[in-house]
Amino acid sequence: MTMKKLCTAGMLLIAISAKLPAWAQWSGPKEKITEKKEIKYGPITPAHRTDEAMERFRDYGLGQFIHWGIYAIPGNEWEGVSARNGAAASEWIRSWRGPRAPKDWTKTYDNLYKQFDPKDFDAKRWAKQAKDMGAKYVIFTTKHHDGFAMWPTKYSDYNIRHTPYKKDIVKEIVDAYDAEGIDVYLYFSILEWNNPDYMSSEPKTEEEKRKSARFLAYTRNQLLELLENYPSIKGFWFDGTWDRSWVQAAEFTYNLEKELRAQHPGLIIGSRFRNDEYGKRHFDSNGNLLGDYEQGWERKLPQDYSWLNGNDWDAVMTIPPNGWGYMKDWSGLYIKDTNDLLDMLMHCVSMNGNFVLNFGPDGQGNMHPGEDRLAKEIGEWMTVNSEAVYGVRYIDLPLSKYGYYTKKESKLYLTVFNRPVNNRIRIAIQKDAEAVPVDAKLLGDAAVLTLTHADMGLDRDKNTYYDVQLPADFKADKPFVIKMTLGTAKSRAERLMDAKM
Ligand code: H79
Repeated sequence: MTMKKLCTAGMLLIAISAKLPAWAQWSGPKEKITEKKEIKYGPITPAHRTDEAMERFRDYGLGQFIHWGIYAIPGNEWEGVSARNGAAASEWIRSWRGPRAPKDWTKTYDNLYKQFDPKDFDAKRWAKQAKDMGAKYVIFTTKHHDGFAMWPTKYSDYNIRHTPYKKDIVKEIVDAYDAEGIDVYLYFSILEWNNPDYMSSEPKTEEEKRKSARFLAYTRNQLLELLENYPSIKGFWFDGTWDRSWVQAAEFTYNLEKELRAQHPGLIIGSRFRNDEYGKRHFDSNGNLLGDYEQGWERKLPQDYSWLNGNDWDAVMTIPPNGWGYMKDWSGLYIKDTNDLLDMLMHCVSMNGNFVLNFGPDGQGNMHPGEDRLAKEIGEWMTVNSEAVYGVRYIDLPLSKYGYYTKKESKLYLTVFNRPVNNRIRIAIQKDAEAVPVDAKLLGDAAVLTLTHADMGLDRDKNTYYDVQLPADFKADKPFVIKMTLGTAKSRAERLMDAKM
């Protein structure tokens, strides 16, 4: 492209984006479906499963993601040279290209497994840390895009059995997390960079079709093998399903989903696994969710509850801006702090989603020291405040300027991130609401807080207000939770005459 054309394209982009609301540039409400289609390979499970496994998923609140594989050895650098700007992310380091990439890098990478021997790895230590942080489920990478299997799969030699470590890491993880009562989900990327049978495009020639059929059979074998080896797992978290080779196999993936579910009743699968026969991913051509929960919230959060259409969902989040596998060097990057992460956690649970925080352990089996610190701080906060996180649901209240609401039965929680200068937290509630706050306290403190009805009498206002007064000497350097009971109003909003204009 010439310089002139590039500039024109750039200006066009700016012109288009200037017309859109800020949020629409990265995500937004689902597109409205105007025309219904006949669909053969639509959803298999009901839109809102109510079985025990799904109710458990709904109650998790906080999860842990672990990205661990061969990419942990380089940790986003090689022989002192950083892969930043050369590879898309630390777990993508195999695809490092450009002037700073080491010579014969792909070959070096594909032989790194011969060094994988994490001497410090102790699955029990990780599981204990996750438990102390307050995670209710873990998603563990069994195989990322590089194709390396962290379990001794029968279907490929590129697996943990052929490393100096030898032992089945997936089993160690499953056993340790099971023992802590943390539900295990297995991350599985379909695409494989190093598999000659894998292609990203649609198979066209006879030879390509044979390869593709072999690859699909291989994927099916591995998934059935995982279910057979680790029967206590609760679900899969799929990735790498966007290539045409997978998208065009809608009949195969539909049947495979049925088979996995038959093999493992209660299995939970997100919307990233497959698409319908028209190639629509996550949601079919009629807008119905494919799978049990929406799996599109990767490093982003929905701004508005309405965007979710009432579906279950999770959001997966990195601690650095991007990079899921071990990144030795965090310098010069914005590293999310505990308050950032708690803000995202409460954002998610206030909209019925789970927040899944990613950890990328190093090649020896140690978490990054920064991850250790954050896990500890989140855990300390959860010890006091987890009541506002677990098993809570969205509540239809006007948004609060101070933080996020969550609700559990007759309890209303407001997690305060923005404390007002007058220490008065004003709760707006619809005038016709059946239940209103009738008492208030802080989580972690027995003292009763003063709660008064502030009927402001604003003209045409559909809301009335309840004021919670914080003691002036109450100190907080972290967000805090006001817990309220919802009950019958003692006083009603007065009916005032309308103002004349
Ligand atoms: O496992 C983590 C990521 O490695 C994985 N999903 C999370 C959970 C992931 N794989 N791909 N992506 C995320 C999106 C990648 C997009 C890009 Fe590219 C990589 C943009 C530029 C490089 C692929 C290659 C798409 C365009 C070129």
